[in-house]
Amino acid sequence: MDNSSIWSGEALVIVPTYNERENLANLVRTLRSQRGDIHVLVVDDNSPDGTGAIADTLAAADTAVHVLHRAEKQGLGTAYRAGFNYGLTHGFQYLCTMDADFSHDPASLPLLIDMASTGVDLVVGSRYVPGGKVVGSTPMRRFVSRGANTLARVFLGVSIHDCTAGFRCYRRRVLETIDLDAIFSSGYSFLTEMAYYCQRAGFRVGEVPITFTNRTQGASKISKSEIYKAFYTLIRLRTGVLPWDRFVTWYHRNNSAS
Ligand SMILES: Nc1nc2c(ncn2[C@@H]2O[C@H](COP(=O)(O)OP(=O)(O)OP(=O)(O)O)[C@@H](O)[C@H]2O)c(=O)[nH]1
Ligand SMILES: [Mg+2]
Repeated sequence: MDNSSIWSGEALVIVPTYNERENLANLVRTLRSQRGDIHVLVVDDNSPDGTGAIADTLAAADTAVHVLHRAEKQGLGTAYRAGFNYGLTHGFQYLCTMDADFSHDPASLPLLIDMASTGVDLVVGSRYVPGGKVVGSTPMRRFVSRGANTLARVFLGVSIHDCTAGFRCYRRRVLETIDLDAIFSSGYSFLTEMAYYCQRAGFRVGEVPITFTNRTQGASKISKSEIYKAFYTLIRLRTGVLPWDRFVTWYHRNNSAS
């Protein structure tokens, strides 16, 4: 189904970047050639490899390409949050997120927005629904990813099969309703936390099967500590132990470097 005439010009895709020099220009070109005049917002954390300057060049050549520069690496979750605030301020109806490394196929993005335009509040590009696939990942990565999703379903009752996926489309009203500043996770766990809050707020969620292809260019930014943080996120969302959040915030402040 081609719904893009309904949402043309109303969708923004937020692409957080940290050292994605090899991928960014190609990704933006491919995104801009999709149907529906999808705008692109690059959120770059002062990448040492010069990704920010490439983003500026792309934005200078196309008024539908936008850039947010942040002074230092601040985590994937806070990059999404900055992008959502930008998208809301600039009047976009559909706010999407995807990785810069071609793990998420730009050609699938219009399909996510199509589903959102039928009234689904959060659409996830999912590896773990019939028709979804993972290509080129190590057995260990698959195990960790599957495990994180199973635990989220069991502990939190999240119905989404791929709640750690960063390939998403939110309808504007979701991001206007959920208190983004109250989301505690600054890194990858932000995704699980958002999925949980969306479902708890009663928003309609849906999944579109995607093929996830492991990156071929550039390096992964995910660290082992994200696995511990994922466990912590499950426990705190399940039990609502807010004093722990205060302790962790205090600890990070006093031991800086995230
Ligand atoms: N702005 C910003 N972007 C980030 C940060 N950390 C990761 N990213 C971007 O977030 C996206 C996902 O990061 P990846 O390194 O691909 O993580 P991943 O997909 O879990 O790991 P791989 O499968 O190994 O690629 C990429 O576009 C990164 O450039 C950050 O702290 N700030
Ligand atoms: Mg990746």
